[in-house]
Amino acid sequence: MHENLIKKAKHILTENYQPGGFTLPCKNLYPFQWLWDSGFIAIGFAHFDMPKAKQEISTLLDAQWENGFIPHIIFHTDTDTYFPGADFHRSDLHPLSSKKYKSTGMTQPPVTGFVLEEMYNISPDKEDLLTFIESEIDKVYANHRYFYQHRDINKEGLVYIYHNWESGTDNSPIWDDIWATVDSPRYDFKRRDTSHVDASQRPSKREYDHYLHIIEIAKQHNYSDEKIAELSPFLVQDPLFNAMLIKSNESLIKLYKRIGNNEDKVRQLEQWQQLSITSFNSKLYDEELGCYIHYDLRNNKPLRYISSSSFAPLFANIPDKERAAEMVNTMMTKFGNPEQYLCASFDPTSERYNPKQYWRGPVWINLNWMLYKGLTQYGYKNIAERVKQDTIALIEINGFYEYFDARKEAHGEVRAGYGGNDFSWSAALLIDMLS
Ligand code: 9WN
Repeated sequence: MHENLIKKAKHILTENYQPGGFTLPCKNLYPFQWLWDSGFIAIGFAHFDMPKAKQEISTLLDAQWENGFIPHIIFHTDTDTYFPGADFHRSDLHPLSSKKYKSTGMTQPPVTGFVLEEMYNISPDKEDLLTFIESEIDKVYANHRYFYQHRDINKEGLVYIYHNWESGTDNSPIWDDIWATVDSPRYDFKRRDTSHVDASQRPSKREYDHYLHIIEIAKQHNYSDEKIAELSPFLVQDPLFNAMLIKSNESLIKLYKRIGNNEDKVRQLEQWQQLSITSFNSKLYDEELGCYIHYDLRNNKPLRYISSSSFAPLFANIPDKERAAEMVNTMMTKFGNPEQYLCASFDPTSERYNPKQYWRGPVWINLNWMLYKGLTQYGYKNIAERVKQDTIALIEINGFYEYFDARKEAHGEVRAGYGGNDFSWSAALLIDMLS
């Protein structure tokens, strides 16, 4: 079953793999290495080319800074076909940044811990994988230590993101409330993304002004975490980001126990984990909405919107069974209309929903993959199966696009897959779901 789809998916990953030992998220549109893309890509490769899966992660971790930070883009080449590039981001401003690679000074959801565990579970050669994990795991641990030391300003086990690009869900309508409080300058710059894909499916010029403005503030302070926490107009506790950290903590605990002789690290991880899960459940859950939401640390208020990020905690085993049932009920009521594919990235009943525009509504395969795993874990077999079948259908009808229209009626004569085509994580995670 689905042999042709799997064949095509493998071909995409292999084609997007680069001589530098990493994989492009998408040719032309994204010409470098991205953090969470690399994690999902490694899971895909693990099913048919383990050396590439390992290389992907090794290259990513090779770009780690001395303080444990892992950047969101690693600029392996000098191409100027992406904006903003290395010369804009200037990672060299930070005293502890990598001397070997140019990068951004922001990060992305910390997927690396759970990716190592997924690779271990996929591999038929456990001994070989454990040797590989032993060689890399301390770097991931150092990354988690960075988060708890520098980004948990209230010492409550919840870390902040200071830029919408760190969330991975770049132009989510959730950020509109924040942009309304920021008076960013109007910059003069040349976008590159809109020369590759339809501008109406991407963030607006004004949104890019905000994106650049926050980076300028961070650069003025040489990417100091303390200064960023004090000054960035965007400072958010994101349920998707924090759920990824918690999921990865759990994986590191399991893997260190398997390796043995790492009691101190296990103890520390368990401490972080306990505090994180407790605060996550008390601070980020909205009883009335019946799901998890974002918290705006800068303006000290919850951002009460439902997005696909609201359900990601299922993947990280964060809610108890009762709460999970409430969440599934919210999801099915708001997002589960049979005329829609699961799972839209933003609440389809909201006036801010836009089914074609990037993170303002379309379905994304990485979020579906997490949802599928989370629902399965909590015993929601039928809904999990629907997520899986919807994912397959979207790709079968349209191709391996970056994101997809959630409305069934939109699919047919015209294509309703949007953004870049032959998109790596859509290929990688489909391979995983079908294996
Ligand atoms: C900025 C690479 C990345 C993904 C993000 C997605 C998009 C970049 C952009 O592409 O963001 O990081 O230029 O729009 O939103 O999740 O990692 O695929």
